[in-house]
Amino acid sequence: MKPIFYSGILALSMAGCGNPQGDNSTLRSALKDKFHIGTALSVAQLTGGDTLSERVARENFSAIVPENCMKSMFLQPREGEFFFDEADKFVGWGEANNMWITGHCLVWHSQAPLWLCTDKDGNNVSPETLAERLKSHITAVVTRYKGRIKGWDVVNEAILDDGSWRKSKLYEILGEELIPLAFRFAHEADPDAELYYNDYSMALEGKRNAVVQLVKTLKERGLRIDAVGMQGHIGMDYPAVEEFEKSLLAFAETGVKVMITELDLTVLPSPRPNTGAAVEASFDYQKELNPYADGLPDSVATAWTSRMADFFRLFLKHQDKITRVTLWGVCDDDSWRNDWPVPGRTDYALLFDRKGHAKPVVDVIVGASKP
Ligand code: 9MR
Repeated sequence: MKPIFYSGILALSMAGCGNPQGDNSTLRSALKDKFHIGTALSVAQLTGGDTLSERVARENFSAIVPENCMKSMFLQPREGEFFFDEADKFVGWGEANNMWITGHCLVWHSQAPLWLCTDKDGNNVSPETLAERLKSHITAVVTRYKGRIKGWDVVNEAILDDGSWRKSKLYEILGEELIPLAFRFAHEADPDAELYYNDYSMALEGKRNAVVQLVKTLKERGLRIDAVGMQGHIGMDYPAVEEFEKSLLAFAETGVKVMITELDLTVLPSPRPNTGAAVEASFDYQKELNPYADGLPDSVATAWTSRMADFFRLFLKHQDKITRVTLWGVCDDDSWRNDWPVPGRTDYALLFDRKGHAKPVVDVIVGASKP
């Protein structure tokens, strides 16, 4: 019995069938001895609002990360008031489906609750208070899932494209100590959990050098860091595969593993030169910026397949350095790319289409993964 993995008539006829373990034609089984193949899961998939993507995730992936429900503004919207319902469902789903579970993310300047950095009058808190608040947040979250969540994106996006520190409120108050502190608190809460630094635009030289330096500094200070997460929000003309590879090798050279943590490939035109994934970027909708609302022309789909395949070939080439490749969503309509940086567009960024069918690139990846 074939799973829904193949596109076309067979996939349609088999929709809903299980994915037999040990069948080397599936994404998960083909990559099983190479690296985890993961996906981000949304709340809709965990709560029954999107059963199609839930099924595709269950049948085709071996690792999961929460797209949103573990961000600090959702977990601790008010100081001391935790909301774990969705995160509990996420972890429970992962365990029930035998997934490698990553937590995302303990410290991020974005999606952090307002109270975290300010006092009741709206002024910045002292470094001691912020450190205490971060410790209490990280300890509560990591302890709750101790032994169940295998690795954490401890700090997300703290470095700008030119390699300088992001001047967030967190940085304004704690300076560079922010990162070592977060890694220390996470390690103290679960000494067995893997710990990662995660960022976008990692192929840029400035960011590459700064992240290498960060890993070295953490290691010199005796802090645990297991991997660097290269987000992988890529486009048809950025970054160059060679530049991505340079960063991958530079990170691995420091002695940590590399994870591709948030892979998606947009086909849409960008309203500005685009190399990043800064969530705050936003542009008004214009019809010309949404050229494929009625479907993707074959020529564009073929170019997309070829580029995605190039990246997977790179990952397979460096499988000794890579422990996980995670797509940022399951099916095309799940993708944040449909709404960023222009809302209401139709993008085709993921491995499964809007009907839950595997795209042709999946066959290419399976083929490339065979000895
Ligand atoms: O995909 C996520 C989207 O649904 C959220 O609105 C957004 C803000 O929380 O975050 C998106 O995920 C981001 C991830 O957490 C960190 N790297 C960039 C991702 C895309 O913006």
